[in-house]
Amino acid sequence: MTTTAALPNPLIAGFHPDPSVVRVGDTWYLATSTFEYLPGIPIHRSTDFVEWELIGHVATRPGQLDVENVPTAGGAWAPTLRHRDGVFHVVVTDAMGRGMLHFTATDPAGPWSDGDLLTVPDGSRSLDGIDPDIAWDAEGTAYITYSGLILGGPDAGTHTGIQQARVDLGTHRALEEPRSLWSGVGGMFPEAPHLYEIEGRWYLLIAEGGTERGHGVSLARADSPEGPFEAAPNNPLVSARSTTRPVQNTGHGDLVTGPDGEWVCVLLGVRPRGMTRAFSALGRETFVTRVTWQPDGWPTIEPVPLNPRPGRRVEVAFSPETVLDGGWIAVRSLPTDHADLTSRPGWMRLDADGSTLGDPRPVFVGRRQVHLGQRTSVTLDVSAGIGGLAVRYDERFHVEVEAGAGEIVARAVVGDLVQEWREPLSAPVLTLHIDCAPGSSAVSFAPAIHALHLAATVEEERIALAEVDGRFLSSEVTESFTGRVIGVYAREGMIDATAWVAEGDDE
Ligand code: 6LW
Repeated sequence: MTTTAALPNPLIAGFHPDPSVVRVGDTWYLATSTFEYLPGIPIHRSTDFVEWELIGHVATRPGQLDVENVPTAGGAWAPTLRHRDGVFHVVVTDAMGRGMLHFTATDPAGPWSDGDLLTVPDGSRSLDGIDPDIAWDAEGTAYITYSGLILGGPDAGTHTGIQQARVDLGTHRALEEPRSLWSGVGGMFPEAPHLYEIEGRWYLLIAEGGTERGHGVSLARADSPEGPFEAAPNNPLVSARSTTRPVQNTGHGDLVTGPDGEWVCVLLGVRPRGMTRAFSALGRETFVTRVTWQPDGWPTIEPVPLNPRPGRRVEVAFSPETVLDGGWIAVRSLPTDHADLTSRPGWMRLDADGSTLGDPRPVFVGRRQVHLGQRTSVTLDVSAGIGGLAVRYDERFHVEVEAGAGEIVARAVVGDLVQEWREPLSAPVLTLHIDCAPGSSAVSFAPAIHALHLAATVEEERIALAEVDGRFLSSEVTESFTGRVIGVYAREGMIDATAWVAEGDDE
């Protein structure tokens, strides 16, 4: 494999946090978190660790996750993807939803199972924790290792460190009360445990320091999967804390051997921009870095290099043949719950249901923003309704260009603050534009590098509507686990959409 310095980084751009990777022969599969969006838990595949193809999702059917009713940032947190005896396994927490779940599939592209709850020994309730990992010892005993976190009830938010229990994967019940394992070297929020048997030793990799600027990856080892674990002498093995590195928040790692047999670590990171590199527009993305095993039996992990892929352009002419590819996502619902691709050939019809972008389940179908500098446009026919093009972080943070009922409205919603710019609309078919200014690798004092330019083209005339400070739509301001999603929505009546174009780069 080319060195990680030559690997593209981010490996998978746009909000794809909490990556977990598994190697099967000479093919790699990678799963990431999706929170309140569906379809849930995308599976990417690669045969060279450079190009990654989205091949499917774990959660594609109602009931697999209970995200329909989760609060913002609830839902699918931190899957672990593993493979054993021809079966793919995903363990994940449906936070504030179903609880800790175990999914299986023989084809990682799907279909996946309905998901079984991993419970305490008497089967009465889910194991209390997030970031579950699954590993087997030589006898086939299954170990679930997780970050103890109480998500509901009067003790919600209580962290209990890294926990582990042997589990019967037939009954999905723990076989014992959980035991506490090594929980790091003092960073807050020990989480994201992964257990590996490497050359006869058991290694426990965890994240600690929290998923913001203090994030890091630490390691310990033992002779047994149950410990006792001895900490590496050089923890955290990788962290961007207290550095000016362009990739920050690096943590939540998973180890695997690459095509050349060398070890690598996939992990999450952000690409903040601004005067103090404080605002990460895209949220937490998947990165990779190299691991080198040292003579003392401990590895070192390189700081995460930034090596953005070249810019790309995505064009979508909606038709039944382009049944919304897995890149399209919706909020607490599936894109196909909203998108009608047959009533008007070449157009995607959205029928409003009275919800708006401020509601938990808007009629909204979108794609992750994947470039710091991204220009997105869509052509709408609003002769029978009101709808638009939006950049969404969540119900309280979104910016949109909306058209219908004789006017065009640019709108910025930042918490309880709403600002609107209005123009008369002279024709029912128009193109809406949201251009996210290119991030600047240079430290810039101007918010311009975060500006969102809102515009509309009506009867071939482009009308500049507003420029909004994009720092408000960043993971730091919104305190979000997800990232920017740019999509089409309907607010009243019905709207038709076509000619979706998203292009950009990371210069
Ligand atoms: C994930 C945990 C975390 O379960 O955030 O901050 C949660 N770290 O590892 C969601 O990404």
